[in-house]
Amino acid sequence: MIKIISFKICPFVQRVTAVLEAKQVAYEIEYINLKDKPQWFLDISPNGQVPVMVTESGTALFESDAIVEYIEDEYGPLEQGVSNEQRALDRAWSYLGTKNYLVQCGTMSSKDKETFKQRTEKFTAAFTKIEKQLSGETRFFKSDILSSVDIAWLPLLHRAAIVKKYTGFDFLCGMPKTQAWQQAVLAAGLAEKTVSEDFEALFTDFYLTNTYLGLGEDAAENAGCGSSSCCG
Ligand SMILES: N[C@@H](CCC(=O)N[C@@H](CS)C(=O)NCC(=O)O)C(=O)O
Repeated sequence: MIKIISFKICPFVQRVTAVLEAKQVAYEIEYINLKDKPQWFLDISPNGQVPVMVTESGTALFESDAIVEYIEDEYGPLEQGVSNEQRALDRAWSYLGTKNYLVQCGTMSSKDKETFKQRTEKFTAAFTKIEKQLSGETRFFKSDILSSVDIAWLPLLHRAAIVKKYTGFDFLCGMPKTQAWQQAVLAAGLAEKTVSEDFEALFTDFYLTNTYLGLGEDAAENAGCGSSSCCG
């Protein structure tokens, strides 16, 4: 069986497990401590990072983009009949999401208001592009069928929802189409399946404890979120 080497709150791993869950490909998962990487992991991971995916034949694949492409090559794409042009566009929108994973992590880790504001501005610029792109007429990014773009953005949308639940702060403030998309992606039920049971506790402990965001001070500022003028 496929094995995924994981760290519990890594968004790059979550994207990979989301593709496997969406494709209903069975896999097992092994968690490691990134602060104390085991030698067997360093031996198979050229970049020393998770995710690593060990294939059925024992090959260790690394870099989440390459792993996702392998899953599609090996087990078939999520959607059939996508043209080469559309696939290029889907990949481009996916990359826009994945290159913001660390931006979101950095934003959530901010220790003071000024840093948090600056990083939030940079991070939410990606969602502004999404808001412009979404038609508002379909459940998911392109249509009513879940696509690779939805999956690439799932970790960002999932984390934003947890932040909102615990602090009241909404990264998607003033973006009604993106908020609706977030609800639809989360309602698809993949989010919980793609993380460990203790994910929310670990996530809040890591990002909402001893951080500016964890203080909940900005919640009041965007409490009326949903209207397009709330963020000022
Ligand atoms: N470009 C890599 C990024 C993966 C990544 O940043 N993983 C983090 C955890 S979320 C990691 O393993 N960090 C440990 C390290 O860099 O030493 C990918 O797409 O797979």
